[in-house]
Amino acid sequence: MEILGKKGSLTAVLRGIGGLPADDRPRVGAVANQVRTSIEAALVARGATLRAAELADRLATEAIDVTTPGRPVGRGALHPIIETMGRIEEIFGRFGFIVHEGPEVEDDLTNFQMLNIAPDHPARDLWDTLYVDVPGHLLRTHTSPLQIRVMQAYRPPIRALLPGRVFRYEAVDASHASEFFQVEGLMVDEGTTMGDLRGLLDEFSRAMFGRDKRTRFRPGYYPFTEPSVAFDVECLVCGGSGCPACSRTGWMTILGAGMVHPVVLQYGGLDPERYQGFAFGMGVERIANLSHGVADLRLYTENDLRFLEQFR
Ligand code: 2NL
Repeated sequence: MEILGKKGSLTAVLRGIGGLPADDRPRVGAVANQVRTSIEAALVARGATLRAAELADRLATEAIDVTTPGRPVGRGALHPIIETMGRIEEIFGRFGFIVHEGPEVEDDLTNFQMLNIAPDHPARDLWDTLYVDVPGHLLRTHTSPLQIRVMQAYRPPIRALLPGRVFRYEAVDASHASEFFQVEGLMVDEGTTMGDLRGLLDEFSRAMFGRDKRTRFRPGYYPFTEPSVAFDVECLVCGGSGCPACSRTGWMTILGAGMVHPVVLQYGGLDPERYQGFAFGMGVERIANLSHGVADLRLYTENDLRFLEQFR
């Protein structure tokens, strides 16, 4: 620097003091030091002014208005099928049914043969099956193979709920999909009866569709239950008087059920002389359609937010 630096003019004056006559040294020294002190003080003051100005500038340009309302954060919601499946699990959970899950790729033995559906059984036509390229394996056509696995793994009393994705070789339309969700239930104990099944399903219907709805059993057929039934609830649209939604019968079928076939109990490692059981199965999309008044299955997989946002 021009004045205070190594080669500055004031530095030169201070260095030169030694060469001055002894009488002049105190006076010149005092003046030179005074000058240096006042220049340094001025520099410090100027620096402070500049920093204050910069701070004021930054405060003006970088200020944040903490009273500005925040941007809304988008909130997610469960898919209506998952939400419906959760409700079904919660209702049967009240009765002690425990959720079990299992593989989507199954073997023919567990998916069909142990369910009393032999390779040449005509009922195989009820399940249009998708096969995988491992011999003897397929995409499960129902969650029933899980019930076989549960029976093999646990001793009665058994109360199991089996939710999951299942697969069928289908021509897709408003009421058919190649992938959908199913919930099956299984209860096995000594002295389990069709009356227990009826009482449980009535409570399920009341919790799911309302306490005021009438229900009925009517004869059905499944290879893995005997006897088999269809469980109907009075039409949720017309209340039973008959309308297009219930094909003018006044009733809607919500699930299939029955007493577990003795042969199936045996495949599960249980003695049918000692144990009896019931099982039921329902399509989750069908239950969701009935409780939300949805007419087309395809809506659930198209991911149109105008549809999905109605279920938040
Ligand atoms: C339907 C009907 C049903 C079962 C599933 C089952 C499983 C075993 C033994 C006996 Cl291991 N039964 N499951 C029984 C009756 C009906 O499903 O229409 N589901 C969508």
